[in-house]
Amino acid sequence: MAIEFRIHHLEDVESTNRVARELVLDGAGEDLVVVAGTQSKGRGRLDRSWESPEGGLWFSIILRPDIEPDMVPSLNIIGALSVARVLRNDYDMDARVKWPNDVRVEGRKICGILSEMFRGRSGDMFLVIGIGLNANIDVSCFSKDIRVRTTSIKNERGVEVDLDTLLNSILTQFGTLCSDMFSGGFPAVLSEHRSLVESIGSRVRVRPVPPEEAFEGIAVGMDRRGALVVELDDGRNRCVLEGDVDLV
Ligand code: BT5
Repeated sequence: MAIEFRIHHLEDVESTNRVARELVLDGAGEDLVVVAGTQSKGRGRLDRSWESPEGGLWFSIILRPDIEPDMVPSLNIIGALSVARVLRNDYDMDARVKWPNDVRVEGRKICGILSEMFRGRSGDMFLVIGIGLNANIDVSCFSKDIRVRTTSIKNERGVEVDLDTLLNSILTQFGTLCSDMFSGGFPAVLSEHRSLVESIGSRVRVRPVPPEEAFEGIAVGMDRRGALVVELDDGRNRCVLEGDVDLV
């Protein structure tokens, strides 16, 4: 059963995740999507900033999922997979996932995801999944330090795309993958995600979030929640639910 999303368009906001949170606190309810033309204080994880000029697709999906907190990363996985599917199927791009939820093309980041969980006024848990996708942006407008690690649909394909069509396609994939997950199909979702994850089989350095000491090992797979399983040098496996991963 697909999710019927309501879409709330705004021009310029500080952050769509922030607007989403305010809407929930005002009683807006779930299955709402906040989209903005630009963000003046777009946020990444750990309070990093997210550059959000005009031409990008900046949006936040509000959900009220009936899941255990340790399954929240699975919804990030669904977000990343939805974007990757659309870029691959509709725009013929070789989109891959950098665990946990960056989408990259030829090693350059095109999309990032920030999920946040909080209580609404009724005490129910809400989840806001913020997705930033560099669509009709020329990456030369980004600051110097991220320009070289970044790409966009415009840079890859040489054309501009219709942002509403792009959003609807991603939301359709997102709704389908959510219903697959809730009807017991998460193993298949995970296996598709795994086939797109760049670092499986490689030696990685992991910086866990919340911050703990970094460690290295071979990324061998993902568990049922979508946590990365890393084989340490002493042969033990360690699972990481959230963190930053670099190839070494
Ligand atoms: C992320 O964080 O990748 C999550 C980004 C989520 C953005 C969306 S937009 C809609 C919603 N509203 C928000 O306020 N946020 C969400 P992280 O993995 O921490 O990566 C952040 C890093 O990516 C920054 O420190 C930069 O190095 C880089 N970066 C910043 N802007 C970028 C962009 N537009 N494209 C690619 N990389 C970028």
